[in-house]
Amino acid sequence: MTDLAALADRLDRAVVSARATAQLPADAQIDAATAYEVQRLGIELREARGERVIGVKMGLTSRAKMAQVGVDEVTWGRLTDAMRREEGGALDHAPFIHPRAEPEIAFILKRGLSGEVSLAEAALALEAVAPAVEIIDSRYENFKFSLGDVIADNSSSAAFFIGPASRPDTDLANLGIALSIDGAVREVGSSAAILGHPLRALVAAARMTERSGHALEAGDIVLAGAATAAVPLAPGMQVEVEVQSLGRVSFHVT
Ligand code: 0L1
Ligand code: MG
Repeated sequence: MTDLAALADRLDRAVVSARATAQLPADAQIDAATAYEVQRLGIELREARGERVIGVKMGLTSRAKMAQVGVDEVTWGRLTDAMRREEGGALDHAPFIHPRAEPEIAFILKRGLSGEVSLAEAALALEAVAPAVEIIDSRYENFKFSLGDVIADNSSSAAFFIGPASRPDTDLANLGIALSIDGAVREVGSSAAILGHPLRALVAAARMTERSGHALEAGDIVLAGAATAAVPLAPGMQVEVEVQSLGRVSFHVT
């Protein structure tokens, strides 16, 4: 039987040391519910270092992302205050193993959401929406993992940037999204690639987090998931994401 605390500790050491760790062997794979428990234990280790949970990220909410990593299910992870970076600022490459950037849409909540909620209820819980970039950095060697592996690894979440806030009633249905490196467009997509509509990711966040005993609260940030594949980062890159109607978010890698 897998020792869940030991697995959480091993993944946390990979985060802190920026050194990749091995996947769980095939005969020790864990199911999703167990993996979310490992994720929770890993976040407890971060909290013990003074980090605070400020929201959640939804992962694998688009076909492009599922195809990129070979996993076929939506996942979620926790965002902490230490993972947030200043929009327009620098991202130091050194604390990461093999970071990638992906364009996202962020929701900022004005009230809590938990369990089964409708699209209308999710929309009414919004304080604002914003363009965002998530930095993912699988703690596993070669960015290779099973569903249980990646959930235990906080759905690969490593850092994030949030751009300017827009009104909560901004139409998010089919917005063009582009990720550029050094001024050249590398990935393009549509917000419709995120579960058909990004608000569905918020509905899924309320439902899925509740199953693990986690509630979304007023003030929380929810990343809806990427509309395109993720792009590997290297020092020196200037990264910009533009989301139609929402604006831009950028940073440079040092
Ligand atoms: O945010 C995401 O869609 C990533 C979830 C984990 C899979 C990956 O590392 O790409
Ligand atoms: Mg993501």
